[in-house]
Order: sequence, then structure tokens, then C-alpha cells
Amino acid sequence: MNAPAAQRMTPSEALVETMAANGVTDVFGIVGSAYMDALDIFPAAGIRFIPVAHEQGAAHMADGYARASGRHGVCIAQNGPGITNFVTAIAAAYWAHSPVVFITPETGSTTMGLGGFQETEQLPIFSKITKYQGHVGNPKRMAEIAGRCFDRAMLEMGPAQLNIPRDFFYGDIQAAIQPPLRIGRGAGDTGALDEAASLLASAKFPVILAGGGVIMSEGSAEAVRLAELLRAPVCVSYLHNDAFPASHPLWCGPLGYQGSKAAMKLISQADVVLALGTRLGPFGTLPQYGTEYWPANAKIIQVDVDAKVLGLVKSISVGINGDARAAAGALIDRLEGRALACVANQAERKARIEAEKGAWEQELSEWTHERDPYSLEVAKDSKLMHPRQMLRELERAMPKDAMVSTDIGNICSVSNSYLRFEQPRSMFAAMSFGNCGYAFPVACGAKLARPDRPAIAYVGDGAFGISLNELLTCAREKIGVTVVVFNNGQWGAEKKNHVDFYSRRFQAVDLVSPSWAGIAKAFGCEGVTVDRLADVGPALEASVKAQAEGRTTVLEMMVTRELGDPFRRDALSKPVRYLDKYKAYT
Ligand SMILES: Cc1ncc(C[n+]2csc(CCOP(=O)(O)OP(=O)(O)O)c2C)c(N)n1
Ligand SMILES: [Mg+2]
Repeated sequence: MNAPAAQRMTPSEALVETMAANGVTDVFGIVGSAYMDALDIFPAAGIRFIPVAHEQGAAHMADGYARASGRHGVCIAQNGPGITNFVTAIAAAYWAHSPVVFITPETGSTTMGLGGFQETEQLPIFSKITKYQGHVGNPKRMAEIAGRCFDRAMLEMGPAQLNIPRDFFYGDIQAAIQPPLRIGRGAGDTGALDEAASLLASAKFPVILAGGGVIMSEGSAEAVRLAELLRAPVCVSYLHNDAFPASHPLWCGPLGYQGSKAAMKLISQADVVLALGTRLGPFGTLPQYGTEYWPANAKIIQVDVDAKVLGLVKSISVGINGDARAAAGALIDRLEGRALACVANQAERKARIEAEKGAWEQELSEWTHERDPYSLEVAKDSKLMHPRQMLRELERAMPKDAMVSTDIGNICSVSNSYLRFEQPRSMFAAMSFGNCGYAFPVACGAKLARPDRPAIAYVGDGAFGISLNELLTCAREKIGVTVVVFNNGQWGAEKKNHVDFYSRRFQAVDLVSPSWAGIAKAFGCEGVTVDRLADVGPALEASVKAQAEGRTTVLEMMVTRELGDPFRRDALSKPVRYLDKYKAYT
């Protein structure tokens, strides 16, 4: 690679040229004087600036954009309050492994520390939720530091911060725009791959657990090939339902909260598990449906690009520090043509896979409503839709190429069992940061990255209150998405804890809301209230059609207050009170 020639330019030009060199075409934010000198030339560089309603929305959109496209998502904001508004969304992007570059103009270098206007130290705030923090300490280094942020976001798959004292946008510098540095990761240590291949070759019941790494490495075809070679059932890791095509006979569904019982039952029988591109996060393998399914005695082979997560949460037999796609390819090379113990019992395993999948499908079909005493009580005589039936209808009507983002809430969580995808980069859940308000802006970002695909957000009514301001952005910028708002009149996921642990002492969980469909109309979007199961599918289809015309629709689903299993059974315990005045609160 030839070193590019340095040219005379301003630091603003160096920044914008670096963005262009990295293929940036869209930047999310709210206008601010701090970076106006750079913003001024965005159009000339072919960069669209998407003005949002709140900077948290901008960073979530950048996240959705990155997850849908595999390219950088970029956002920028005013120093001080604009930047602190980014925090929650950047933390979410960090745990979603999204290559988001967030540009943080800072108070001027000549007054920093004096307590001037919109001043705060912007690096410490993000230090634990970024993969890289670049600070432009001298305007001459703008191109270099900016380029490094783009490189590191991809290299480490996570947010990179570009912090720029606002006076450093101006000046007269010599700068060379660096071409992007994209480092291939490779399959990993050959010895470890050999060992893994031997374990898989002698396994009688191998199971593949496909994670986000399969999606990010574009390794679906290799995962399918490997599964077919081993005739191995494939589970997907928590909230990565798009890591393996759902129509494939070996697909068994997601592990974890509200996941697939078939996946859990099958992995519990494994003698060897190939955890492909997953950190095996602690929340994703917790016991569910009252059973501990993690195969404690199985040999675990874990593949991840981040060496630090190998063996971190679960004990492993072999750790492979490699790219999921490349490692799967290397394992295929080692296993093809080799005698495999799992071929001998393939017919019996196939029958077991089919039986477990069939049983789970039947259970889901019959599971029309929740059956715990609280749910039966609140749904009794109700004319509203049962959440599970409504989710099944959405599943039936879901376009094959849909991208679905999901929020944090009881109904969003239950939806996990009803979300199946054929291609990667289709499911954008709030992942382990789990912030309410994630899904809607993420769907907007995904739609801008992939205007050719339907974008659908699943959001609880509580969480919609956090994020609905981005309806403004949809109307103003003609972004067409579908927002499915589950109106159960409550912060349901938390109410479930009151039911299970706090003797139904409900506090701050019932919601009085306006008509969400009416709100959508007032914002200049479409709004539809759906209260009959038969209308769910047609309403979804109509909203997807409207997307093509840049129109966003809120589908307000009127559902009962019944509640599925709680999120954090693992972390709550029955209250204990020692002081007399609190004795009744047990
Ligand atoms: C930003 C944020 N605030 C609070 C919480 C805690 N929390 C988790 S789920 C939940 C309730 C969600 O209610 P809603 O969005 O209406 O969905 P539902 O559970 O009713 O389906 C809350 C408040 C959170 N996860 N994130
Ligand atoms: Mg709710």
C-alpha cells in the first residue's frame, strides 16, 4: 500500500475526507455549532446528515445501521449535553458488538477546565463502553486519529469514540487521508483446530451453538455446511435467531430466556458442543422453563475473535481465537472425508431432532395464553388479544426478508419464540445491555442502511414512551418503518416481579397512555389500532407496503395484561424485613 500524499486542508476537511474514505454515506445527529464547520461540507462529500429528535436516537440509529449493513454506523452531536445523551445507546452498541463511530466535539482546548459552556470531560464517561477512544490532541492529527477510530471499530467490533476539542476543526494543516485498514482475522491456532476436529470426529451427539460471530463474519454458509457434515442440530445463542436459517431441518431455535425448548433439550444431550462465534454470555445460558439444560459434562469447543471471552463464563475444553467463518471453514477442511462417529447414529439423531422440534411447535401452537393464576385472572372475560396469539399472527405474516428489532419487555421477550429468520442481519434485539427504548430507533437506522428490506420494531407501550420522539424523524426524513406497540397498559416485565416476589404490591407499573395510533397520526405518521387477531396480519402487510413510500406506521396492538415468565428469576428473592414498620411488606 503506497503512503498517500499529504495535502493542504483544514481539519474539518481531513475529518470529512476520512469519513468518505471509509465509505460513510449517512451520519445521525442533532445540529450543533461545535461541528458546524465540518457539517457544512457533508453534502459535498456525499454524506447525508439525518437530523434526529434526541441524540440517544442518533446513536441507536447508528447501531441499527451498522448491524443491518455490516458497515460503520456514525453519529455526531454538540459538545456537553449532546454527547452525554449518547451514553445509553453507546453502551447498548458496545454489548451488541456494533462498529459505531461516535464523534464527540468537546469544549474548546483553550478553555477546558474553566467550567465554561457545555463543558464536561467526555472521555471518562465512555471509557468502559468503547473499544477505542481517539482524542485529537493536535489538529494536525485529525486524519490519523479519525482513521484509527474507523479502523478500530471494525477491528474490535464495537464503538469507537472520536473526541475533538471544538477549536480543532479549524486550521491550516498538511494531512494525508489514510486508506481503511481492514485486518483479516484467520481461523485460529492450528493445534486447537486439530484438537477441535478430533473431538467433533469422535462425538456421538455433537451440537452447534451459532452466535453473533457467525453473523458478523458472514459465516452462515460455513455454519450450514459444518452442521450438515456433522448432521448436528444447531441452536442459536440468545437473541441471535438470525445466526442460522430457520427453515433448515437442523435448526432448533434459540437458547435462553423465552427460547426454544427443542434447542434446550437437544443441547442438554450433547457430548460435544461447538460454540461458534459466541461469548457464551451468562444471561444467555440461564436455566429456563424450570430446567437446567447446559450440558455440564460435554466437551465445549469455543470459537471467538475476542480471546478474552474464551472460557470466561463456561468451562471449555478447546478455545479457538479465530473468526467464526474462517474457523468453521478450517474445521470443514479437517472433517471432510474423515470417519465421523456421529454418522453411525445419524438416523436416530435425526429422529430425535424432529421429535423435539415437533413437540415444541405443537406446544407453542397450544400455548395460546399464559396459565399462571395472575394471568388467568387479568385475562378472564377480556376481549383483548392474548399476546402469544398476536405474536403468532405476526410471525405468520412476517415478510421473509424482514429485519426485526426487539425491545426489552415481557411481550418482546416472549416474541423470541416466534421470531425466525432465513438470512443473517435480520434480528436486532437490545442484547445484554437491555435498555427499554432500543428497538424503534434501531429499526430506523436499519431501514436507512437497507431500504430494500422491511424494518419492523417490536416495542412495549412503556418503552415506546421512552423512544416515540423519533416518530418526528421518521415523518421529517421520510423513513418508513413499522412500529408494533404492544399496549398492555403496564410496565409488564417489572409488574411480573411484583406478582412473583412482592405479593402483588403494584407500584408504578400501571400506565395510563393516550392512543398510540393517535399519537402517530399527530406526528405525521400512520396509526392503526388492532384489537382482533384476524386484523394482525393484514395490518402488518399494509404497514410494510407503506414503508416503500417512506411512511412509518404504528400498529397499536391491544392485548391483555397477562404476563409470561419473568426476566430475572435468577436475581430476585422473596423480601425479608426485620424492622417492625416494614413487617407487612413480605
Ligand atoms: C432504560 C430502562 N429503564 C428501565 C428498565 C427496566 N425495565 C425492564 S423491562 C421494563 C418494562 C417494560 O415495559 P413495556 O415496554 O411496556 O413492555 P411489557 O413488559 O409491558 O411487555 C422495565 C421498566 C430498562 N430495562 N431499561
Ligand atoms: Mg407494556
